[in-house]
Amino acid sequence: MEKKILLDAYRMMNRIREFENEAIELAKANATRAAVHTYQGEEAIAVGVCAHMTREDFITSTHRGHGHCIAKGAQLDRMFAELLGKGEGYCKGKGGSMHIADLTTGNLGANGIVGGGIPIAVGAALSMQLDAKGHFTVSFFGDGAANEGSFHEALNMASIWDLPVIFVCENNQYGISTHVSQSMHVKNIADRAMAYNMKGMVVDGNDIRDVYDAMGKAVEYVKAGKGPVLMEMKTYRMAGHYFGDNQNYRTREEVNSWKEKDPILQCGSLLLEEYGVQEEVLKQICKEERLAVQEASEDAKKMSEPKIEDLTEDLYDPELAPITWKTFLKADNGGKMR
Ligand SMILES: Cc1ncc(C[n+]2csc(CCOP(=O)(O)OP(=O)(O)O)c2C)c(N)n1
Ligand SMILES: [Mg+2]
Repeated sequence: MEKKILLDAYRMMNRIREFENEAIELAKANATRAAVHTYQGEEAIAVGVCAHMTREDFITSTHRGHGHCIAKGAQLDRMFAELLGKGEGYCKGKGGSMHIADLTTGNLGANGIVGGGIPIAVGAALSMQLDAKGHFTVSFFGDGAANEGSFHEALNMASIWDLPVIFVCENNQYGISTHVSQSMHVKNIADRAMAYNMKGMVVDGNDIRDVYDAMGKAVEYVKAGKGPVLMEMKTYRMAGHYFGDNQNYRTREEVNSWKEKDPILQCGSLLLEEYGVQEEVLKQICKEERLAVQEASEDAKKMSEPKIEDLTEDLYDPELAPITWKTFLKADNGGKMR
């Protein structure tokens, strides 16, 4: 991995970490409008994977999607605006943290439905195969999602049609409070690739170099038309399932042992020890990202609240939905919100 790419990855991982530190502060202040699930500890995955993608390549994301969204190039102020329920947010404040989509960067959207993004990615990959321009789709999802029917159906279809899709399973060991050892009986989730005659890969998701190199191979494979790949990224979520989780299902020792494998610390050590980068350079990157995040948060706070008249916009296609909320509210109490 070239020094420039690694330095950019270090910057991007810090951007994600700082964004979420600020998101937690906003949640503590009760300013966020919906649940906030942080990605802390998993940043190397989104960054190492998206480093190989252009805006014409698509991703589908999860309820833990800030990292995917930022690594794909989203604007931080519009993301904060979405968390704060502002009209200028990515989904005009109607989606919150779990539903940010940004088509300008090829992000087909976060998804509150566990496993919901996986078949969407297969559909997107089918369109790319038909377009034949060499683009591909990545679907991020968790270990919990790998036990959903949608995962198996999507992998099967992608496999029979050799679709250009890379399934990136973020195995952070838990589905809320359930440890993987209680929910599946395979050593590696990537072993499930075999059932679909698909290439499977096990990757250290806390090691940016490992993620970057493995993704490079997966992209080459998919672009050669050899069919889909299932990548399992072994990782750990360093914070609770969501902001407010008391985490009584795991021990402090376990969490601390993984904090020692923090992907950002590991990347920093790599740059210092193997790439000869000065500590000052790394400190400067962290500082710049912290300031950019603070600025974006302040800008978002000043953005306007959504208008009540827009409440029912973008929710239903009027052609398809004969009874909209507008008609319901009008009939019920003269169009006023209750
Ligand atoms: C279809 C569906 N089932 C259950 C839930 C409730 N739920 C939200 S997050 C979650 C855990 C998902 O675990 P995993 O896929 O490992 O992702 P992680 O939270 O660890 O990133 C569950 C069960 C949901 N949102 N959607
Ligand atoms: Mg999980």
